[in-house]
Amino acid sequence: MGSHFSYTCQARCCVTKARAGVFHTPHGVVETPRFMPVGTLANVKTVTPAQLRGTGAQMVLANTYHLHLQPGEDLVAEAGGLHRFMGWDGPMLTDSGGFQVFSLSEMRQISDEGVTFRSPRDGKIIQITPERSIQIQNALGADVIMAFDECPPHPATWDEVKRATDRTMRWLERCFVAHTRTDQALFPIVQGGVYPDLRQEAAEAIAQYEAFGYAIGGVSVGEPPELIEKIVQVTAPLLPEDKPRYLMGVGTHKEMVRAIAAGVDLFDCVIPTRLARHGAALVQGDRWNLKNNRFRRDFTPLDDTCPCYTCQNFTRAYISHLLHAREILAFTLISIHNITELVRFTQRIREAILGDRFAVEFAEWLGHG
Ligand code: PRF
Ligand code: ZN
Repeated sequence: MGSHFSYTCQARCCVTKARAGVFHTPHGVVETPRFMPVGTLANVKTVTPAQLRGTGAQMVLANTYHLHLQPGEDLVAEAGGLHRFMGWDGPMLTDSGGFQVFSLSEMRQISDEGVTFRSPRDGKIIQITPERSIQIQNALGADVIMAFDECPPHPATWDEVKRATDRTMRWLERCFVAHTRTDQALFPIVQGGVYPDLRQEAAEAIAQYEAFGYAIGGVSVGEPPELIEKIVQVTAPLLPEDKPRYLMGVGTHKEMVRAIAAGVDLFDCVIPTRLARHGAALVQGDRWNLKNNRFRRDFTPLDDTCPCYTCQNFTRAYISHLLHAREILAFTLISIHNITELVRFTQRIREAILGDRFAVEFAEWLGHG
């Protein structure tokens, strides 16, 4: 134990708390800071693993909640684990399920024991406890697995958040007891809502656990951007410096730059693939609706500075045509571009940190207003 995972810090920004590093996992390295695409149901929607590799993505997410419902963790284990099942041999992470139960299922109930909900597939009552979540994630076999947490909604009162944060801490202890595989790293999650005192209490409690990485949850659940930044600034520096820090569910350009400046290393978000399925591309810091008539005869690439497969081989006019004709290839091409854009953005930040140019090069992003 201990040889499967490690984090090496390669460079630190001398103005901000940003750092560049390498996170080693049993399935390869993740160069940080880095954006991670989401492959909820053991696939990044409309993108093959080979195409995903081409975007520069290094680590991919999947979800315990979804895979437990369909096809079930036993089937995935029988297939040889998530990596073999989905044909992705790079680093993988699974989220623990509680967050998805609360955002996606009906009739959910939460108690100290765990969460109970009705399966949207067959109506059966399902319970996921911290032990069960870890058991499922052990069976799925991702490199990084997440603690089972309670993410309070926003807005919530201090008392409500306090209760959820304390429960998350009790659940964390149960997660560590249940976790059996030494080739998987269990990341604890800090909750605490928008309350700095609760964030501090939770971060300090979580830092007591020896882990290979730490996550910040409960952010970007409806708070205004200034509040997101403030919470990340309060929380990130309290997490162990010699381990990667992961900000869950955050992945806009601005939020990532500012979180990186606060010391965060890893991000995930469904934005690039969800936007793609709505025909929207991330170009020049904006979201372009490619169904718009202005693209019908635009024979230039989405972004002429982008090295992705889509921008190297296709035009805006072609993608616009595919969208109007309702061809599925449109979603693949836009997803490839959007994922590349976010991965490349974090890669550019990484290179800037390595060259000690981050604070200068990204000054505009970091400035307030
Ligand atoms: N907890 C877990 N997964 C998450 C979140 C959380 O708080 C968030 C919040 N942004 C996204 N995904 N387990
Ligand atoms: Zn592109």
